[in-house]
Amino acid sequence: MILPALTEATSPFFRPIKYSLFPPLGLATLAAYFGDEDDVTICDEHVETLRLDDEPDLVVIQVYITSARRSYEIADHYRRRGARVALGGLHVTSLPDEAAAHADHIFSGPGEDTWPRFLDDLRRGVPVTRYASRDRTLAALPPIRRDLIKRHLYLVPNSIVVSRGCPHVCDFCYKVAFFQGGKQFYTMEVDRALAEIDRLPGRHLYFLDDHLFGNPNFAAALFDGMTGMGRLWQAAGTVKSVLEQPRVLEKAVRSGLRSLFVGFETVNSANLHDQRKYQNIGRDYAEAVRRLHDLGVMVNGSFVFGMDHDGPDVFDRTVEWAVEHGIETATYHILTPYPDTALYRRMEADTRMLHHEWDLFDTRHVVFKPHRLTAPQLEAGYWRAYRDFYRWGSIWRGASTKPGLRPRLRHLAYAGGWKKFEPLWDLLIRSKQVLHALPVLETILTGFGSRPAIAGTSALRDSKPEALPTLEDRVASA
Ligand code: B12
Ligand code: SF4
Repeated sequence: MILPALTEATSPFFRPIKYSLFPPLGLATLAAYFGDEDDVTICDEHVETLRLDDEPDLVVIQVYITSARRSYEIADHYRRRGARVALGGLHVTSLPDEAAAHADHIFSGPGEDTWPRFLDDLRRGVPVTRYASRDRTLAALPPIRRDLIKRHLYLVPNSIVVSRGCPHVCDFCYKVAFFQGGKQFYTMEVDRALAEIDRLPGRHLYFLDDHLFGNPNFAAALFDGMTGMGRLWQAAGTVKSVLEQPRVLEKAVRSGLRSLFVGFETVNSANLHDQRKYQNIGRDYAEAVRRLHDLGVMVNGSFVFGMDHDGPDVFDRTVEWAVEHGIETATYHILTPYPDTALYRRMEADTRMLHHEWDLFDTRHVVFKPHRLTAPQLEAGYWRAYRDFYRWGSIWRGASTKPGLRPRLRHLAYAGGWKKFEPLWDLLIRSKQVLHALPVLETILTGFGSRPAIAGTSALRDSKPEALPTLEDRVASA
């Protein structure tokens, strides 16, 4: 089972930390459907070298848009060697005909129903070429094969997903295309999710769910169940959920939430209408940030550049807004129309797509004609935004919006840690020691031993705040 990497991640010169963050959870999920008699390995090309001289019976490849070219190369290679090749994942779902030219079997949508069906067909000698997911449920999900994951190669080996999809329908998102033909958003049962969490060693968790707060009842029950487990966790949520579900958010914090990835997407509200990002329209972004910060939750703000109302001033305005509001980390993207999304169809209809070189659909290159910017302006502005946001001056300014020494220190350490120490990350990755940095991340997330500011809030007045280790504890254990 292979997760191919886009070229940059395998460069001998530079290995950004972002490629050593998370293990291939999708493949480990599918691996759980093999039998005891099957000999299975997972290779993640982001963190290890792929051997191409073996002779497997079956090769399973997960294809993202940016790794499509590499995936097809690997698929063709193994087919020439006589192996049976199965391709699935987001890009295969968007462009099944393109993928079919390189595979014996292709799969669209999530694999929990199609994959066991295929394995069964294969054993009976009657596999077909195309499988499309219809039955969307996580009810009978077998335990993920985490034993196949080489934990030491990742900073965050404890990534987990307890839902699939998202209840919203933003035009630029992969989600509608990937989940078409069935449910667009569904969760595990709470008990099963808690059992999966329980299986994870250590303290730190990263929920990779698109929107962990998408079903408030599920989220509240999950966080209640996690309270007292002593976990420390990060996740993604929407502005809407932060503003409209204060109690769920407080429960999240009490159970260990310390940083949230929030899709602000744009500071130009007219863009939100165009992209059907209705859940963000008219929301007070500043209030959402304030709420999270008041609860001791750091914010990773996600912003997209190049929407039709963005002019040359958008980069400075976006960076300034994030710095001014003390956002700890920012992720910038260039708007990228993924095939089979509403945005892509609109761009194609208006003949605005510049090319279809999937390698460059990595949200760092301009692949369409922007409206109020030129393509070079958009690319340069994107890189400038990263530089400006992660200048020490901006980091200091962001940190100084925090009350007190510990939150300021936490801001400095977290923001500085990602972007200012890339050579150190590179060294850790090359020496296969990256997991050793996890205690440092945990220390920073705890705010150097500070407690979340929720003890006094009405919803939680009677509850005991979770005991967090002090800085000394963390340093000792590191
Ligand atoms: C974690 C993550 C990463 C991690 C690591 C990826 C990994 N280890 O899997 C890192 C940080 C490296 C990363 C990087 C990037 N990512 Co990313 N990432 C994700 C994220 C948040 C979660 C992936 C995950 O674990 N999902 C949970 C598991 C259970 O689901 P799954 O992987 O999809 O697997 C299921 C199905 O896809 C299917 N399946 C998959 N393969 C196969 C194969 C077969 C045979 C079958 C039957 C089924 C099947 O079955 C699985 C079980 O249901 C997704 C968003 C998302 N919700 O998926 C974005 C996402 C996949 N990333 C995306 C992008 C754009 C990128 C980057 C280009 C971003 C950038 N600007 O740098 C890079 C480049 C990645 C590359 N190598 O090419 C896009 C992909 C768009 C697309 N159409 O391909 C997504 C969807 C984000 C988004 N909303 O746009 N990413
Ligand atoms: S809220 Fe996020 S995950 Fe959900 S559809 Fe919009 S962009 Fe996609």
